[in-house]
Amino acid sequence: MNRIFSGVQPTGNLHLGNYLGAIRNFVGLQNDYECIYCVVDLHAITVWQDPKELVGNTREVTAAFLAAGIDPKGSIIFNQSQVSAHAQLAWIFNCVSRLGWLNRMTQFKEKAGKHRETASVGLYAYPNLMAADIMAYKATHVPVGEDQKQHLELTRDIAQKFNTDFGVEFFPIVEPLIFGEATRVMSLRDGSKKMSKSDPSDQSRITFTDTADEISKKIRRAKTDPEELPSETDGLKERPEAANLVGIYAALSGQTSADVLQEFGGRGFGDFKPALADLAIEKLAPISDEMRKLMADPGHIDAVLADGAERARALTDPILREIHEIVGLISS
Ligand code: AQP
Repeated sequence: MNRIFSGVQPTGNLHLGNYLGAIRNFVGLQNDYECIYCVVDLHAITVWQDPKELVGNTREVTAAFLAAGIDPKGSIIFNQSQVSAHAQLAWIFNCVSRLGWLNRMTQFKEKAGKHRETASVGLYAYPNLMAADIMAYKATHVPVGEDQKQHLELTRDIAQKFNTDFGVEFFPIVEPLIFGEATRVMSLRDGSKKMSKSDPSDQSRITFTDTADEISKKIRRAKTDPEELPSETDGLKERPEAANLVGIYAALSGQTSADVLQEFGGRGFGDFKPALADLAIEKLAPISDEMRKLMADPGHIDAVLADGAERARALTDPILREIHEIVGLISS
C-alpha cells in the first residue's frame, strides 16, 4: 500500500486554508493509503515560539486532526519531536542537500524578508528537515497546499541525489497530492496574499476557534470589489478577492467554482457573503465544538500522541538503520 506523510505546524491560529488545503484532504485519504500525520513542532521552532504556547498549540493541532475525522487507530498521529529519526535524518540530508538549492526557496525569502542575517539556521534548513520527515518513512505521497510544492520538489532532489551518490535505489521519488477547489486560500484582506497563521491581521483569516459570530463578521468585512459576480469563471480572472471567496464556497460545498457561479452569477456580494458565512459556520462549527471538548482533556490528547509516536518509531527505526548502513555509520 502507498504511504502518506504530511504535517502541520503548531504555530497557533490554525485557519481555513490549513483545513481546505490540508487537513480535510487528510481525512479522505485514510481509506486508500497508510497515513502518517504529524504535528511538526521542530519546524515550528525555526521561528521563536513561547514554550507554554507551543505545548497548547501542539495539542490544538492534534485536536483539529481528531475533530476533523482522522482516526488515530488507523492513521498515525504524533508530534515530530517524539520521533528522533526526523532530526537524525535531517542532519544526513543537510550533508546531501546543496546551498544553491536552499537559496532558491521562496518561503525562506518571504519569511526571513529583510532580516535574512538574523534568521535562524533552522529556518534556512527547514526544507531539509521536511525531506527527512517524509523520507524517514519512505512515504510515496504527500498531501499539501500549493505553497509547499517547491519544498516537495526539493525533497525529490535530495532523495534522488542520495540514491545517486550512494549508488542505491533506496528512497522513493515522492508525489505531491494537491487537490480540491481551494489549494491556495487567500487572505480575506488581500487577495494577493495567502491566508496565513502569521499574518498580523486576525481579520485576514477564519480560524478553527472563531465563533459563528466572528466568522460571519470576518466574511462580511472581507475585501471585495463593487461588481456583481460573473456567470463564468473567466470573469474572475482579474478579481482575486472574488475568486477567493467563490473558491472557498466551492470547496466547502463540494462543488466547482463554475457550479457556484451558476447559482450566484449576476448577484452582488450582499447576497453572496451571507450565504458563504452560513456555509462556513455549518461546516466549521461541528469541528470547533469537538475541538473544544477534546482540548478540555489534554491527558487524552497526549496519550494519542504517545501511542502514535511509538507506532511511528516502529516504522522509522529499521529505515534509519538501513540508511546508516548505506552511509557507513556504525549502529548497534
Ligand atoms: N492559505 C492556504 N491555502 C491552502 N493550504 C494552505 N496551507 C497553509 N496555508 C494554506 C497548507 O496547510 C498545511 C500546513 O501548513 P503549515 O502549518 O505547515 O505551514 P504553512 O504552510 O507555513 O502555513 P501557514 O498557515 O501559512 O503558516 P505561517 O503563517 O506560519 O507560514 C500545508 O500543507 C500547507 O500547504
